Amino acid sequence: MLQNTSVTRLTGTKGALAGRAALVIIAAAGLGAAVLAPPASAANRVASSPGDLPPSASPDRSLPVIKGWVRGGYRIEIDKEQVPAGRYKMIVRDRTNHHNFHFTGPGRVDETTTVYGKGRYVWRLDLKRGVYTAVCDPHSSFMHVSLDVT
Ligand SMILES: [Cu+2]
Repeated sequence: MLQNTSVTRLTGTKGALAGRAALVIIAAAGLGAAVLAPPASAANRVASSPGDLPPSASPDRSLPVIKGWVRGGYRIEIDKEQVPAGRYKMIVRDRTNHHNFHFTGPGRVDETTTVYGKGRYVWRLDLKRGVYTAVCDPHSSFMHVSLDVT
């Protein structure tokens, strides 16, 4: 059934919120979509014109995700050891006020969180073959982790 397929796809990629939006659209369709306009946020999502985007610009939500963390106890982590080359969305959580997560590697990739601050960072990266490294700059001799891109 077409509607179920749509719900599954949105829920799988974007989480519960998108799933809820999809359900609203379907409910509206059942009541007569010609009369009931979908909520503004859903309308924006549906109405964004694909014609404006070059073919290479895939929607952000379709990018595979790599997660990284830096946290107390001098821990710096990446959720994967190896990935194929390509475009990724890297989501990094810096949970401390005295460490950072500084990610560098081929293709002049050079992204960092702040040492004296916390935060959630999202970087869209084009990873090339080679070894990428995340370090905490003040403690780089022992706070480091690598990611192999093949
Ligand atoms: Cu540190």
